[in-house]
Amino acid sequence: MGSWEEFYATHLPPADFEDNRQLLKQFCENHLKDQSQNIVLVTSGGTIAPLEHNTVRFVDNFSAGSRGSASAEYFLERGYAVIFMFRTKSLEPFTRHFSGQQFLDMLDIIENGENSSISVKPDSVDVLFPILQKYKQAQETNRLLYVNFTSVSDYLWLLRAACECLAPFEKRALLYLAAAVSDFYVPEEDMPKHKIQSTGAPKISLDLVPKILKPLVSSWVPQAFVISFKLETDDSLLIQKSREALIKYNHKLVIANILHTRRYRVVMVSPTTEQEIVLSKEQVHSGLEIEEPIVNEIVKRHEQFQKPDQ
Ligand code: 9Z3
Repeated sequence: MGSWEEFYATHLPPADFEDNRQLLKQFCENHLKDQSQNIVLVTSGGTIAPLEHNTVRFVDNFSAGSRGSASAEYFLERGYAVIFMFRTKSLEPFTRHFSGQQFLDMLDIIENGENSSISVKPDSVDVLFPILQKYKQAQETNRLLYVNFTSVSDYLWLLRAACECLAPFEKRALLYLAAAVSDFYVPEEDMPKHKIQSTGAPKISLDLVPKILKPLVSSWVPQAFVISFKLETDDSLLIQKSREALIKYNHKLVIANILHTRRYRVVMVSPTTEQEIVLSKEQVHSGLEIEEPIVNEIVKRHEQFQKPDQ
């Protein structure tokens, strides 16, 4: 594995990087002045590791973006300014409630010649109204910024740019790193320019992505409250791996989850505590999302962390 410095030195920023950096700067400057304004960076969705420069094939990391997009909504409800850094085409706050054709099914055409219009079906108003209201409120108060990535390299460039803008918030900044980030990739210099031809079985050799949490916690945002997520499929490794991450990176909290139970069970692992959040079947059926108690618990811990004697 190369160092993180080497990664940035050998991988060019994405084409839209400067535009996104300006957006991040502007958004953060707007909120920095208000001393009572907390800010959270929510990362969401999976990164890809391309196998070719002109990318036809890639290795993807699993994540629909449910965790990040739902959490972003709950952070907004709790008054945070939210930078939502997400994988292109993964779930986004608010629109996540209407997947596929569901949105179109909520609308009716009112035929009236040149004055034809569109209306929301009466029985859909109850569903759409509260979501639209919250979305509008977030827009009007300028508390939600969307920036997107596709590859792990895009993600790492954006993450560092976001950290530069978040550092001045000191303890008011929260990082909620829910994106599923590639551990392995094909380094730039080993990647073929064009589509790999199917003339023989290709030998693809993947390298380790540098562990970015290390510089992030120790020097990019040293005063922020940093939370990472740990995804495993083997329950017997989950807590041990989360503890190892806390020791290695020295951040505040790991939210541990197992792929198949992630919608109703997580464990919050801190250097000194372990707290399980579990939803019952009834709670899941009634529409409660686990991100609501997760965010409530985090907001509580972030408040505690910001108290002057902490
Ligand atoms: C997570 O563990 C997220 O909770 C999920 C959410 C990706 C499981 P969905 O978007 O899924 O709701 O479908 N994210 C972190 C995954 C990750 O790659 N973590 C790394 C690891 O486990 C460390 S940063 O090693």
